[in-house]
Amino acid sequence: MTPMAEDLLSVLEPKSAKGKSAKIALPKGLDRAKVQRMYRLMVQTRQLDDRAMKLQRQGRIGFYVPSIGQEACAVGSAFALSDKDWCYPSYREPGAALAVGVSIQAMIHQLYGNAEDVTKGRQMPVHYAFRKQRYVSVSSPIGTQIVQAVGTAMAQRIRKEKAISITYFGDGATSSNDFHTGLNFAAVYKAPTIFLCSNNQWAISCPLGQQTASDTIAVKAKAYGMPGVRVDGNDVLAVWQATSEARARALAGEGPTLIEALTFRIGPHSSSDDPSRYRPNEQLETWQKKDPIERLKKFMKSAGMWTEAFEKEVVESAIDEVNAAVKHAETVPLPASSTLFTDVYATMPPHLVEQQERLLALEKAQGGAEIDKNAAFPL
Ligand SMILES: Cc1ncc(C[n+]2csc(CCOP(=O)(O)OP(=O)(O)O)c2C)c(N)n1
Ligand SMILES: [Mg+2]
Repeated sequence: MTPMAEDLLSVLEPKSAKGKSAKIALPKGLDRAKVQRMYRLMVQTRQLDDRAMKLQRQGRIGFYVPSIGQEACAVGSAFALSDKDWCYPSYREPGAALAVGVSIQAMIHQLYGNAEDVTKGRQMPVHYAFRKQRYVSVSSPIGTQIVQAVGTAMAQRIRKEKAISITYFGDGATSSNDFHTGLNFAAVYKAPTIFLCSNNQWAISCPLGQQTASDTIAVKAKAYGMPGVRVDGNDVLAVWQATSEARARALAGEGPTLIEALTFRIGPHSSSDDPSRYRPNEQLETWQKKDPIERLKKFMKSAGMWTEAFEKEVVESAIDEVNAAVKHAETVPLPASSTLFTDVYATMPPHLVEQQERLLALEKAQGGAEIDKNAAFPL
């Protein structure tokens, strides 16, 4: 299904009433420093993605999910949050983690699952969780996070907190039971939730036209009784604006919003995928021309917010930070085997105490943990 461009909320490509292009107006609440910050976050996200894919190809990490081309969806929306809001992401929002204040180092530790990884190597790479930033663990089963976010939003409503919950998911996730359950419940009870669907037009090899017969994803909001906003997902300023407005409505007690951010998955679904086997090249080429970083750069140049020196500093510092983080992560050992038994029970049950003792005795007898570093990652 080809979406109609006219339907999209856009800041970077405004249209006058007569359909001619108009002057770009910065949304209220944004200024030069904020725009430059969003640019930096998108560049950092891209550098992290680029390096992480290479690390996977070199066998240094097991798995990765790139978000190349979708940086504006994650950065623009998460940049509109406050530090009291809760984030329930999918695996394709590293930019949201950076925007809410997670460090590149913390994310790279998670990719390695080492002793400094806050999830202690217990999650698949990219399944980040950062308690301090209220960034709740990515779940592999599609749609899981949608109902979790609604539950948190209900708690926020009941406690009268000045905060909202946002959940991210893809076009494929709109076919999950949790999408229906979450949107219906949130609308009925006016839970302050933002449902941000990054419609990248593919769910692995399933194209959008086989995912839904609706004209758009945003139109589904009407049936649930909430606003549905369709936004140019490669326009970071428009995504910021749509999210800020949805957040203001939620805080005012007006309930949830479904935002459809129209974008495209430039890379493979994951490091285990080869999209050239199922996806037309022309579609890729069309969307490569709509790169969200390039589009923001063009605006910033015209508005006097971008110089060659700024670009150099932003790109080089992002590369340096990623390099330093990888270098450090590779010096950190894996989590101690004893941590396999912790964090579940306040008092460890006797059978686990016995298993832990046996494992540690075995390790001691063989002079350390036995790790097969050549074992292939199972995905
Ligand atoms: C319940 C469930 N079914 C199937 C899968 C396998 N799976 C992983 S990602 C994915 C596609 C999801 O597509 P979409 O929601 O559009 O998100 P995108 O990957 O495009 O960001 C599928 C089918 C899964 N993880 N969970
Ligand atoms: Mg998708």
